[in-house]
Amino acid sequence: MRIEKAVLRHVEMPLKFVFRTSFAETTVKRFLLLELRSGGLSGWGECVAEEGPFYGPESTGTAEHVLAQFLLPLVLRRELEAPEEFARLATKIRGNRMAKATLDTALHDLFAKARGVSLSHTIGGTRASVEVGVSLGLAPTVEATLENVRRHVAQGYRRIKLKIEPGADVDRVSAVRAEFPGIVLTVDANAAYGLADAAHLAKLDAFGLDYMEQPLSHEDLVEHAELARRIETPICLDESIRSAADARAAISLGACRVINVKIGRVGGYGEVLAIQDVARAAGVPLWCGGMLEAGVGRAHNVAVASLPGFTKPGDTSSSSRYFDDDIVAPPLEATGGLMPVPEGPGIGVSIRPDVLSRVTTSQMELAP
Ligand code: OSB
Ligand code: MG
Repeated sequence: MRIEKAVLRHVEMPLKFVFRTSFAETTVKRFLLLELRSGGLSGWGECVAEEGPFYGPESTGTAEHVLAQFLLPLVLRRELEAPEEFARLATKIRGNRMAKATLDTALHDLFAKARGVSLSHTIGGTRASVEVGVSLGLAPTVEATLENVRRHVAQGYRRIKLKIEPGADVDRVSAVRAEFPGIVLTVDANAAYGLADAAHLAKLDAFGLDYMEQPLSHEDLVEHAELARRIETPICLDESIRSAADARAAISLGACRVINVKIGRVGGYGEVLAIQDVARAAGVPLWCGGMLEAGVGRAHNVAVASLPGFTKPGDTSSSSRYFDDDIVAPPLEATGGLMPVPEGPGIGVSIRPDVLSRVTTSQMELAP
């Protein structure tokens, strides 16, 4: 296959809520959307890099630069036999995984469409629907947290994840657990604590959390392994796992018992599958994380969550929770905490041209 044209758009979509974590506050989702055209088909990839390098080292600006200058040129001037070829060509470019995943996911969508099969099917997905949970941002008070949890439990989500930070942790978790003794509950600190907080974090052991996500620095597996010895709650890593090699290191050190996989953070489908292999061999459950994606990124996440190793509910909640008008149709919606895996070719959802043109703030075209 030859890519005839690549269109890289800057997109801006207001979020229906303010999403606050220990590291940032998001009210408008601004991201890059990549379209690859070939033979009358379009493959789509959504870049999960945020405006600033706070979750990971990339930003929208670095991803645009790396895509336009280094990654897209690798695929624009050659005949590609399979989408996996890109990951091999891109090994000479270090890091920049979110930029790589943008192109990798668009290529996988394009090839799956050309073959007339769903993306879930091409990567080895085995589920017709995936279990989803919800990630709730930091709320100003315990009561506001409870209110938010009530609304989402009522919608049937299969797991509630609370963002925490020092000063907003045990109070929130204990109040939620007291009102909802039976729900699957987790917390995500986005690296807001240090090993000196181990005794404090151990207080969360009393609430039967399914896991505690990324309590410590994204750089430090050894400290996570030490924390794991001091608390009972299983540790799930997010930011720390950028590759299958990271997953292997984290598991063998005892730094985590669960892994949150995000296609963008690990650089594409090949690495997702490699992490699945590592995790299956070690008996470590996976789940698919989220980055407040719009429809394209959400559809790719649903394909990932349909893989056999993804046995815990992910963060891929209903599109309508985030946006009034998503860029894809039909919208990706969960009922009773289950989201159907699209069966159509590729990502299985169509781009809505009217919405896309409304949310696009600028675009760049690259041709061979
Ligand atoms: O840590 O999982 C995270 C969003 C942006 C950056 C990091 C994270 C998140 C979420 C939201 O938790 C998940 C979602 O609803 O898409
Ligand atoms: Mg996280």
